[in-house]
This record gives sequence, structure tokens and C-alpha cells, in this order.
Amino acid sequence: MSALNNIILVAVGILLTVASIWYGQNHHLLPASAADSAPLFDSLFNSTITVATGIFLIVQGVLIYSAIRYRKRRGDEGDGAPDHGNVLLEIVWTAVPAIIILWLGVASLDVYQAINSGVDAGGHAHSGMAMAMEESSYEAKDPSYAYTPVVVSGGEVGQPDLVVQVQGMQYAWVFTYPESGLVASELHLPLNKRVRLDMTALDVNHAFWVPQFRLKQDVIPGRETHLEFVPSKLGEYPIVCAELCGPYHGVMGGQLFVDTPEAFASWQEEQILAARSDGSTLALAPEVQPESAFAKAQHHRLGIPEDIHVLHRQFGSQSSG
Ligand SMILES: [Cu+2]
Repeated sequence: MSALNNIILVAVGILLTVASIWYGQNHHLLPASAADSAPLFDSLFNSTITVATGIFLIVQGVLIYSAIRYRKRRGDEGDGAPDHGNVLLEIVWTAVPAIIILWLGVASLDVYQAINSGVDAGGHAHSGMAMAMEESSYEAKDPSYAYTPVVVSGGEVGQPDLVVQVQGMQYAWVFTYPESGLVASELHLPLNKRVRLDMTALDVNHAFWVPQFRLKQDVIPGRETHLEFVPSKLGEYPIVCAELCGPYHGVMGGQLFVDTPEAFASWQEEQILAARSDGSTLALAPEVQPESAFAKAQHHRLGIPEDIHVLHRQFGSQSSG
């Protein structure tokens, strides 16, 4: 009988292990992975799901088994057998979670450091004055639209091929390509090139999040934060603000396009041509139009009332219909 019990116990253990490993690899809880940072994150997530599934099945299994096996029988009015605890069991159920949490902490730190390698993780603090000077340097230098497309080289690992300045504001993202002076409301990135985002906020805290890249980073006024990665899959991905930043936080989003290098180059050329043919093209002529006007266009697109600009005193916004 005891031998049979042991066999059943081993069989249940094998079944639990197989079920946990299978679910850890087939949960479909994550969106497609589209950057080099994603597989690192995903393998940790899958391991966590495997362990969590095992614990879930054990706990629920023991609960259901006990409820059935030790249920009150008809006519049974007596107490259960006296029990003074089980030292071995208590050691096991303390040690096992402690080991799991320790492993999870070390493995998470490992992945975090791998994803942030090559990036000054904390960014560096700026004074308000330094910040204001930095903002003015975002403007294109040449007023005659003599932009040149960003040349994307195949730089060595750890050396970004492309740097994009990201500005978060209530309730939009603005992307500046400093090499060409291009300012856009969409983020276009070339496939398989190392990209660094230099990010700052104009008003309150925001957070730049691309679920398909498994990257999320706070974007803070008066301070520059960074993300560095290699987009690894062509496509269009949502950019989400992951920090409650005001009443219209929920609509603060954007689009990220991972293009072939050729498509990326032609997108840039299109933008530059548009700027040449129409001097008022706001997104391409930051020296002509203040950034507040760009924000206004975003607000219009998102259906946000224009008087929200009253909140944007730092832009000196002049509302108009
Ligand atoms: Cu935001």
C-alpha cells in the first residue's frame, strides 16, 4: 500500500513538472517580441511562469484532495485527531519559497543589467538651467531646411548606430533625430541597428513603454534617461505612456515603426521633402513653429480639449480654434 502510494506520488510529481514546463513555454501571455531585449526578458518570464504554475497546481491539488478526502461524513460529530504541527513540513515550506525568491531576485538583476548594458542606467541629473539650454539645442541649426538624412552605419556593439531624442509631454511624444534635425510624431527605427533613446519630459513624469520590446523607462523633467536596444522585427508597435501623467494619460500613445534600412532612409527623405515644399510643416520646422503648436496638433488628433493648454504655461501656448 505504501509502495503504491509512493508510485502515485512520483507519477503526480512527474505530471506536475511536465504540465508546468509545458505551460511555461506555451502561455501566450506576452505580445510578439521585436527587440534584442525581449528574449532575455521572456526567458525569465517563462521560468517564473513555470515555477508559479507548479506551485499553483500543488496548492490547489492539495486543497481539493483534502476537501474531498477529509470531508465530514454523515453522522460524524467528533473532533479530528490532535495535531501539534510538523517541523519538517514547516522547514520545507519556508526554505522552498525563500530559495525561489532569492533565485528570482538574482535572475531579475541579471536580466536588468544585461538589458541596460551600454546605458548609463540612472541617467544623469541636470539643473533646470542646463535643461533649458539642452532644449534649445534640439532646434534645427539651419533655417533653410538644408537637412541631411541620418546616415546609419553598422557600428560595433555597444556603440549606437542611431540616437533619437525623445520628449514626453502631456499628452504626446515628440521624436527628434539630432543628426538631421528632423522632428516627428512617429518613431521610425531601422531594423537590426543599435538605437539609443535620450529621453526627457517637458512637464511631468511620463514613462516610455514598448510592450513588444519589453522596455519601459521613466521619462522625467530636468533629467535625461536612456534606453538602448536593437529592433529585431519589422512592424508597427504601440508606444504607451506607463506613468499616470494627468487626466488624459490614457490616450498618451504613439506609433513605433521598425523599417528596413531602405524604408527608413526613404521615410526620412519624404519628411525632408515635405518640409521643403511646405515651410509650415510644423513637425519638420521646429525653428519656425514652437513645440506648443506641435502639441496642439497632437491634442486635436487625440480629441483633447484645447483649453488643456492652460496647464502648459511653460509653452506659452496661445489657444486658437
Ligand atoms: Cu504621460
